[in-house]
Amino acid sequence: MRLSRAFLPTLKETPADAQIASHRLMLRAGMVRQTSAGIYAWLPLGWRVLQKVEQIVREEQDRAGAQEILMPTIQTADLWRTSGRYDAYGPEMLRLQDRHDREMLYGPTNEEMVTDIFKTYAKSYRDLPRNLYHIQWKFRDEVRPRFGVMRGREFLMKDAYSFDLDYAGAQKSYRQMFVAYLRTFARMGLKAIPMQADTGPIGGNLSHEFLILAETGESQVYLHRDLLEFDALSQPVDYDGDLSPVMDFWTSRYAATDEKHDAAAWAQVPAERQVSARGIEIGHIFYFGTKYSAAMGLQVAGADGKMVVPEMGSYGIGVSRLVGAIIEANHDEAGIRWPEAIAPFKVAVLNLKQGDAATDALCDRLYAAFDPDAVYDDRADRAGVKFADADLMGYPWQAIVGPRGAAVGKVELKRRATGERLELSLEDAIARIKA
Ligand code: P5A
Repeated sequence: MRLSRAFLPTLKETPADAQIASHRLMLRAGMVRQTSAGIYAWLPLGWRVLQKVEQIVREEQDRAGAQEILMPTIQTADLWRTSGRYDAYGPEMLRLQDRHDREMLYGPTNEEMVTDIFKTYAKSYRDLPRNLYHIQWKFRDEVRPRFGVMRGREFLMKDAYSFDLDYAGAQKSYRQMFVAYLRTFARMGLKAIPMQADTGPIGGNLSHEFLILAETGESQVYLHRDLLEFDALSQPVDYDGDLSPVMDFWTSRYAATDEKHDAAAWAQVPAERQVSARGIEIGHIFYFGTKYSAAMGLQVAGADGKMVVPEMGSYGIGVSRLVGAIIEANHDEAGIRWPEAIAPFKVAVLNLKQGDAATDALCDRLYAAFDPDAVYDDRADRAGVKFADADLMGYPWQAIVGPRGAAVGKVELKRRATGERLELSLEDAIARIKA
């Protein structure tokens, strides 16, 4: 992407109403534009990141055996009356009417709809277990939308729904998602900690919230330090095997949000291993048994011919919230520091003297080596502007070329995460970035 032709706008002024770093940086770096309270348009830079986050979520859901579908955003009130949640959900639900005065709503979640769809096809025990997910926009008319995409009204969620024949099967599905979540967040460079949680309007009696620690988090959390030291990608996982040992590691050490905090259990954690901090909820998983399957009339024939009501769980990830959360965990005074896995572009090529033949030639070759994963700052701007913008937008690598270096075939590489600088030949610079 050549910056001279790109729509990658930045803001000079820090927007006054943005209270936390990620919100300020997303606005300043031109990632999103608020169109009304809690509703955002995603601009090219933000959209690229959102898609990268989405793709990691998708790959790990697929790996764990879930299958992707796409359900609509608009649902009928009748569907929700069947489960009894139409009235229970309250003012957070955006209610609409079509031209025939039929009551509709913009989906805040999809338990009812997926159960209704599954019911049409699942007839016997051979149709189970199954896990269906989609990545779709949701609407919740939050009382206090804030912190940008972190607590929006319209937001992108990955929601998966599992169907099992019995309790043991449902626990296995729950563990598969639990492990998939650990891997998903670790791939984004995040240390996500599963914690016992309340189930709220989704219901059920088993649930974990996944949180990352951040000073600006909305939740107060308490956890055992061991959990922060575990590397979720260190072991291969076999989703068909026994996942209990992995889950036991996490559930045998204390971790809870404020609502579930138990002072007596907390006192058992050695003082030097206690971590009390703020956290951002990026995922939430639920086991709720037959709550929706029973209400929606889902039944399948068991192996013995008797009818069985499947056991269900649902599993959410805040995909758009993650973009804010990742920035909260990866920024400094100058701007964003993207982890490579979700960076909008891997490299920014900074041309410090547009029109100088040797400089232009070297930049062209660098750009060609990384396009389409590179931005080329070929604007007629001062070097200072280019440095500041590249730091703000947070590309993992900056390849800086000026006339002095170009004359001797040298490129200056800057690593955004550490500030480390290297002077290398073109070939070595390309190899270093690719390594
Ligand atoms: C699980 C999947 C559910 O809705 N039903 C389907 C279950 N869970 S949840 O905890 O309510 O939401 C799942 C995740 O969505 C993100 N999230 C939000 N992100 C941005 N703005 C919001 N207003 C918002 N509300 C929820 C969170 O990451 C949450 O964990």
